[in-house]
Amino acid sequence: MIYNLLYPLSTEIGVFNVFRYITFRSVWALLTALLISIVFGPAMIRWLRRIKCGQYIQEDGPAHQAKAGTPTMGGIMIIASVTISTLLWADLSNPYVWLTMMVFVGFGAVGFADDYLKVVKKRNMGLSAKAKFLGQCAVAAAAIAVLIQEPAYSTQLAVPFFKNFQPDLGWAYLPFAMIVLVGASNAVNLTDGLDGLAIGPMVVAMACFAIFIYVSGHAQIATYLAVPNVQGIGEVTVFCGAMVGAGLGFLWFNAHPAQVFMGDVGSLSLGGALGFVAVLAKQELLLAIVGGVFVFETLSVILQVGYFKLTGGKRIFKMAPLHHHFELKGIPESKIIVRFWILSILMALMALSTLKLR
Ligand code: 57M
Repeated sequence: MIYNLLYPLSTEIGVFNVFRYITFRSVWALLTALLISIVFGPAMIRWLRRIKCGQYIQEDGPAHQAKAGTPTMGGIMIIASVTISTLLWADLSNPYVWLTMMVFVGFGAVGFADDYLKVVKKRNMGLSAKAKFLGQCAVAAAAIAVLIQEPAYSTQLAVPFFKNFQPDLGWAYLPFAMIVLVGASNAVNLTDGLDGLAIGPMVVAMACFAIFIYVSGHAQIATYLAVPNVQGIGEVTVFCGAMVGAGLGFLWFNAHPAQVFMGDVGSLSLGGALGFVAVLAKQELLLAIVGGVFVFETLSVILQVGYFKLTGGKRIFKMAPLHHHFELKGIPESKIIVRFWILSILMALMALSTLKLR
């Protein structure tokens, strides 16, 4: 909004020319979202307590009883600060910005419905798995269907390390991209089981995709690095900046011992948005490296459930997802969290290094 209002005046007031730069506005989007989260966070947590959004703790897992009653649905704070900050700093005539926001808020709405039934209405189960999945698919399908109509966007698939092999998936791109979005959303949800465990790697992954999005949106840099160039997506860097800021602001309160959890409204929306920026940047496959922590957590569940069924009750891990395994081995929560963060930074650096390996 600031861009749309003030940049046109730059012919008369030279200093407003600075609003032209995506990098400048992305940094300010980060700072704005961070500030909103930190300033309004305590009031939001008090409100969640007042409306009794306390977390119910399952009895069968690692000992988390001390966390019972911690307010959840803190994802509302993330969505609000990202939305306000993006609306303030992004070019609102850019369709990719609106599509990204639609995915973010759409996945958030599915998570909100689940949390609302579980936490506020005190229904044990929340949304059924089927309803949740259908909701996620509907949001993903709508966004991808609109995206592939954009003339600048192609249905080719960029394969890391092979700059000359970019198969065109045609109509099959729609289900493929839907799997990326829904998969990312659920992977982040599975990871969100220890204080700061999901938001830490999410901040790292979003910072990494801010770079990929900026590069892909910049014709010269994209050509130089031989990455797909999608004209116009550079503006989504502003959204990624806001996500990093809101994520850090949320971590301020979610750091161990957490004062608030994000709930499904947070985990589903963050995961969906992460999947979508990977699709936008045409780095769908690289998402598996950038979001390596989320992938390992999901794989641990797939392996555990598969092995459990095949062997009639035997387990590979003490408990899946992976963080439960380490907890049950007696490793302190804060150590597991920080080690997962370290891993996520390493994976993001590896992914960034592929920019030069083509
Ligand atoms: C939701 N929710 C957390 C919080 C957060 C298929 C199966 C692997 C599914 C999986 C599952 O249900 N996962 C998704 C995980 C819960 O956190 C809430 O949920 C929101 C995210 N959706 O924002 O509102 C608990 O996690 C802890 N937490 C923190 N700090 C945070 O910042 O400490 C969360 C955020 C919170 C809090 O204790 O209450 C969760 O873990 O429940 N199911 C499981 O993970 C279950 N695993 C399992 O059944 N494994 C079996 C299967 C795979 C065969 C096995 O290995 O044998 C376990 N989950 C729990 N107890 N809690 C079972 C035991």
